[in-house]
Amino acid sequence: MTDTATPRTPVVDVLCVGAGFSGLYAAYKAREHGWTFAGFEKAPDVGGTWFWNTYPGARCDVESIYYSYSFDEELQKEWTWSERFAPQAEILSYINHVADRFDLRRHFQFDTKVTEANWLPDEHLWELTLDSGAKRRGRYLLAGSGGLSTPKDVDVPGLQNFSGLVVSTSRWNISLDDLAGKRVAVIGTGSSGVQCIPLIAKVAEHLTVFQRTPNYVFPARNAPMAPEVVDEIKSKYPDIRQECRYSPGGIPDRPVTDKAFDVSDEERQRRYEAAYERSGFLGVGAEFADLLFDLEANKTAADFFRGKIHEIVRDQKTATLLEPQFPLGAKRSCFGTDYYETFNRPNVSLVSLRDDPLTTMTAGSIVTEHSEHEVDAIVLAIGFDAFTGPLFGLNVTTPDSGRLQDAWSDGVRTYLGMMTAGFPNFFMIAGPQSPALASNVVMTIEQSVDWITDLIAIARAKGIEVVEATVEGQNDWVNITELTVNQTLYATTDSWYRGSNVAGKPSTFMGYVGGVGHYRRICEEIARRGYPGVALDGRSVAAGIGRIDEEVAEATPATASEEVHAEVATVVGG
Ligand code: N01
Repeated sequence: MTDTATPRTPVVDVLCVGAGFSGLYAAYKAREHGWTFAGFEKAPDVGGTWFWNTYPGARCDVESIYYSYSFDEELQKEWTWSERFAPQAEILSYINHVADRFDLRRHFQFDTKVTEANWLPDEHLWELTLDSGAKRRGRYLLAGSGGLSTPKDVDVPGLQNFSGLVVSTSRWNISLDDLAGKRVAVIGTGSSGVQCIPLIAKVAEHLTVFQRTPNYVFPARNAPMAPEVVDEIKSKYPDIRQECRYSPGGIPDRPVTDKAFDVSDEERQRRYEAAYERSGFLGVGAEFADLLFDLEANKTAADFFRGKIHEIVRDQKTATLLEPQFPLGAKRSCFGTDYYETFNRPNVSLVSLRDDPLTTMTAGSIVTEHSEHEVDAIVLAIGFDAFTGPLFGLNVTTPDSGRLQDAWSDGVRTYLGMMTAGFPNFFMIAGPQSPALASNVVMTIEQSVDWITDLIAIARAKGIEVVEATVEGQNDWVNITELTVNQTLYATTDSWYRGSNVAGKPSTFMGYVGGVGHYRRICEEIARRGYPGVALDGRSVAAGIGRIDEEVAEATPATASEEVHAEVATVVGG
């Protein structure tokens, strides 16, 4: 294969956007294959989501021993996590350590935004335009731009009138001390709001929490890592990682087969109590196999949880306002430390925007239909334009298909969440319709990069320059993701999972929820069969992913539907 580099437009094998977990591993793999690689990162350094989300309390809610790379045995042996759920700063140190240890930083250009990506069909190349105006060309384009990296546009009425301090959790640029002694408002009670609210409450003169949709906030039960536990895990790491790779959620599984009404009321209560103590993604929401499939079963878990809020929060009116009303697990559960306890503090109050909608702001207050709240500072924890926000920001374009945002104007359509028809040699690392949203995402990222780079390597070995998902293959995958999610209660609830948090965004479920292990087996089987659903230099193997999905399901003792139930159940958590 000969590159057609000119001095002005050097050609590399792999272009990549983003220097977070995805981009760094892509650089590592590209180098392992002997390919040239050019990465572009808009931040001044590595870290991706962990570079930007520095708000107080930011930490992972997947245990750090799993939420870390598994590709290098020495790396996982030499790194020791200090806590069960490491704080943002420690995760960022880890990512920096990986970048240094494998000398990956030199493959990236920082402080550089990719503004356009154009496919040049005659040359079989992608050409990137950078914010400096410079162009870079390469054979393959990998989007490692992350699912939750583009903050949602601010859609809070009247914010432009407010003259106090405004800070967003996803672009935090102050210290917690800057809020000390101030009257602070937090708008938003998703994972970000839930993590920062207890810490802000400790320093603020008064904190008013503006809540639109109450969420399920389980106790994180964070704790220092005991040295003997660390030693034990390290001694078994390869086996643990292998289990994670074929697990439902990318973390060690705790399989359940019985259903909520298989047991007596007392037994069910007893099991929920134990699960609540355990917490985490294998907690209450994963205690019975039918919790995310049967509304009545789910209600038993939701009622149990709502009871917990009333036990913790002293003011019962506030407790009622904090009660989530959607099925447990149907959108991302939150994990917090002292979240509900914070509402017992005398300096904390709650405004339910469902009952008292926010109408506007003045220079020094937030005005709702029935009240006015004087504040000095506003913390926005309003979430992200998930998956499509970062991808559309790249303006990925081909002459035949136009821009990605036009091709997806009716909703996301992907092949395995990694490719999309009409966009040759373009790959999304852990993209929409992959298991990313309902998994330990680092595990999904590794699997995604491995599968993509294997495909590229096979194509190159055969002298094939262009690989592209077929429409048939993509249709198959979209059907599978929809059939899978439509068996679940995810289908009933609005959230960023469906894009419904962003006005005007077409509703598509953004993930595959059949389980990390099931997905991996499908991807492996597709590779083994010569990539059905992918056209290699225009020649395609018939799609038929649906058949592969059924066969993979049938190859296990459970029926397809029961397997999906069991796999999904442990992806939900809480
Ligand atoms: O965002 P969210 P997030 N007026 O979209 C409210 C990951 N994450 O940044 O639900 C008033 O969940 C909105 O209300 P509603 C994790 O995957 C992980 O908190 O739309 N309120 C909601 O309450 C997570 O799921 C970690 O009615 C408005 C909140 O703002 C994902 O990131 C930590 C509003 C947004 O919640 C996103 O979490 C942090 C408006 N105009 C994040 N617009 C951990 O690992 C929105 N809201 C722990």
